[in-house]
Amino acid sequence: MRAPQGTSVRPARAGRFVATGRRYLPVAATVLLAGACMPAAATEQARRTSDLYAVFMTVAAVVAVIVWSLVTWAIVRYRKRSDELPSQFDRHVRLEDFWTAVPLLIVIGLFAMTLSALAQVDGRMTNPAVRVDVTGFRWQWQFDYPDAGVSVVGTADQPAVMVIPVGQAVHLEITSADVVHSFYVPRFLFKRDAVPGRTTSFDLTVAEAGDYAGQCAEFCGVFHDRMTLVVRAVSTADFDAWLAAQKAGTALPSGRVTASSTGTP
Ligand SMILES: [Cu+2]
Repeated sequence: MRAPQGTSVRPARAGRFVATGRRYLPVAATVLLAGACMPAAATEQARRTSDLYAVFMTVAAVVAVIVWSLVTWAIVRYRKRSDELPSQFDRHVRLEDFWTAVPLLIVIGLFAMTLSALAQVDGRMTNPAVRVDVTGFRWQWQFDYPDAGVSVVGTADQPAVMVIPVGQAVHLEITSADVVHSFYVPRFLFKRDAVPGRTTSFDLTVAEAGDYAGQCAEFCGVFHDRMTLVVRAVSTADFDAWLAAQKAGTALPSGRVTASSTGTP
């Protein structure tokens, strides 16, 4: 539609543009901040993931600033001044080579770093101190310590606690008794599906003592939300005391320790 004689549509459009920008800026900022946040890494493997994430975010931020700056400059510098079309055939071969080669090199570099991180996160530790067999079932978790003959079974009221020694390599083997579940501890920055009829494994070393909350991350049915768990990293002495309490029957089947038993926080 043509603007009436003597008036311009540009101020109105600019006003709408600014108003839209003001409306969506907080949303965009929230999304960017949420994307930049992740739980603090609690395992040595998670620290590797966290470092890689930081590299990705930094590269993405630099690329975003360069692209947004260039686009803004192009919009302002070459905004429409008349109905005459600009030349459609001009090109700059070196510039085109440059902006093809640089993103390609960035992608290759990030891919190589990802492969390296993956090898470390998924790698096997030599002589893990403890082995835990993890079995997901509707609607809780079972943790077996085959070397010690100890078994922990969670219930809806008492989610299972996996007690492990801090600072030592732990080998986990995961499967499911019924449907697909997923073992997920946010602070470990790691998730592994528990698939019936199949056993997969991974190693981890928790760097700091403490309780780390986990949750089944695969929607496995109506009481999926009850499939919480706790990984409790304790000193080697406390771990040994906990194992002894389990064997003596003074600890609860969920892995929690009764007041009469000793050792575990
Ligand atoms: Cu589940």
